[in-house]
Amino acid sequence: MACTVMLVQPAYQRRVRAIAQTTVGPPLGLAWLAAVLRSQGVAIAVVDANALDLTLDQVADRVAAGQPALVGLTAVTPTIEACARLAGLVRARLPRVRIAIGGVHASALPVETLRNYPVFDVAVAGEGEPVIAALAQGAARAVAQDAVPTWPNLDGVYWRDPAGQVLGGGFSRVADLRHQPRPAWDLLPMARYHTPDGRRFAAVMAQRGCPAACSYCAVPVFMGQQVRRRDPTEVADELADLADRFGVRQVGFLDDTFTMDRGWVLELCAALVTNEVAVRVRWSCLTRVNAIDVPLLRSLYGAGCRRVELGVESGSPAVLKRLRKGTTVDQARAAFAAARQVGMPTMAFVMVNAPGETRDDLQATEALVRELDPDWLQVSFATPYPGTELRAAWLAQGLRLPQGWDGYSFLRDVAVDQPQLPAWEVRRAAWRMQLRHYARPAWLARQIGALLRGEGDARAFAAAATVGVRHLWATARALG
Ligand code: B12
Ligand code: SF4
Repeated sequence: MACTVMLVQPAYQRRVRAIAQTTVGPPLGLAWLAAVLRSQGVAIAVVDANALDLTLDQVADRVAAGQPALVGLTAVTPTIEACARLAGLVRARLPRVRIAIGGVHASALPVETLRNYPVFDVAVAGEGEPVIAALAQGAARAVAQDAVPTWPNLDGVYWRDPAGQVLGGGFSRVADLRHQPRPAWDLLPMARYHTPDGRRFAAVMAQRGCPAACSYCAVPVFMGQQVRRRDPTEVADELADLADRFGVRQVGFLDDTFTMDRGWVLELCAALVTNEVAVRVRWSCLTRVNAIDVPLLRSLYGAGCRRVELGVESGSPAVLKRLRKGTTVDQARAAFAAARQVGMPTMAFVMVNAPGETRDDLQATEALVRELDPDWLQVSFATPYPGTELRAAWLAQGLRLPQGWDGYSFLRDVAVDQPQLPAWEVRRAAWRMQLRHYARPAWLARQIGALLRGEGDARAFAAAATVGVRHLWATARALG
């Protein structure tokens, strides 16, 4: 099928998939861009090579068959190299096509990305919705007339002039999410998105941006600190639509701090109860330990939430301070106690190898994890993503950062070897935490208990055990 624009999500890094892909989710950003293009009459296709398990060559063949004027690729830092390789394969098949790169990495380093990867014609910093249609027009004109494209002079668009100098600047931001069309779900292979126990899955974002400024986090860098929210009723309707049209039974809210605005969350919960999504769709959300309490958890539970994922990060007050987390160990204790009281399943995010972290700090984190006793645990390694304060601090200290961007996976790579705590000790601590968590008789007993109480079925139990084993397996592989 010929189309003007093709948006592509390349497959995730193989070793990342082992752990991150227990649930296979859709490329939400591309689905949103596709919706905006379609609303403006642009012929559009989306290739989710991750869900379809396509190699770079297979993706390039698909793109060539579509004959687009513009290919839009999305990348996080550890996938930028793969995106550049894919762009090269596409270019070899379609010499006149224009290739745009967007996503978190290009947002943090738009100029450097264009300088280092000449295969990209244009880079977008920030949210793509305000600029994507203008990019499509520029590319279509250039391809039709075999001319140099004129890229729009819009905030967030960067390109090279014929002399190779990078032009453009600023950041692209959606001012008001309430005027956006819903993601173009029908352009994605919806049957491919599923939870570990095989239920149809979709990702939904109801808010963008995060007011916090944790030193290691890329979110404020590319989505900004000003939070924009969608209309709660519209969000509840989107969930109903996902359930009705695509049989979705599990939704992951990707908002970085779901419960920061209490009034808005309560409105959303009420809307989910009113349109009866609460009984049809189970969902999870992410938030901060200082933004959750018993009454709020009860409302979430009543509206269908069955997992709250909380950023604990460390059991050491000194490390929390250095990470500029803005939360305390006691707040973590209170959040998990509240969840236990309500019977809300939890996931704890923990980070090791923070700047200046010592053995005592690691032990404090291990002890805290045991005390909090979450249902699920994810241990990540502090990673100096572009644009973050952590990166600037480690560079200022003269520490050696990974050579290529491939080594920037926070679940797999100990990116920096710090003098006070060698990388092998950090890896061993991460492994110990996962092992002690998932290989615990109490953890298995809890899963069996849920099974016996009728809160899950044998498939869900098998899936839970598989997720546990995969967490262990992935950490073991990170150990080398
Ligand atoms: C959900 C999620 C996942 C899911 C993805 C599943 C799925 N498909 O839904 C899973 C768990 C698998 C995952 C894995 C990983 N993730 Co993740 N993830 C997220 C999260 C929470 C939401 C992503 C999202 O959908 N955002 C919403 C959409 C609207 O944003 P978007 O995709 O960026 O798209 C917008 C713009 O970037 C731009 N844009 C994007 N692409 C393009 C392309 C073009 C052409 C244009 C013009 C514009 C454009 O326009 C879009 C619309 O506004 C983000 C945090 C966040 N707030 O975004 C972290 C985040 C993206 N993840 C991150 C990381 C590090 C990873 C992993 C590397 C972790 C690991 N395993 O070590 C892996 C990498 C996976 C891979 N791609 O290979 C980091 C990235 C940092 C960085 N600089 O790279 C983030 C920012 C988290 C953080 N706090 O730092 N992740
Ligand atoms: S880690 Fe979470 S709370 Fe901190 S800045 Fe990132 S998204 Fe916000």
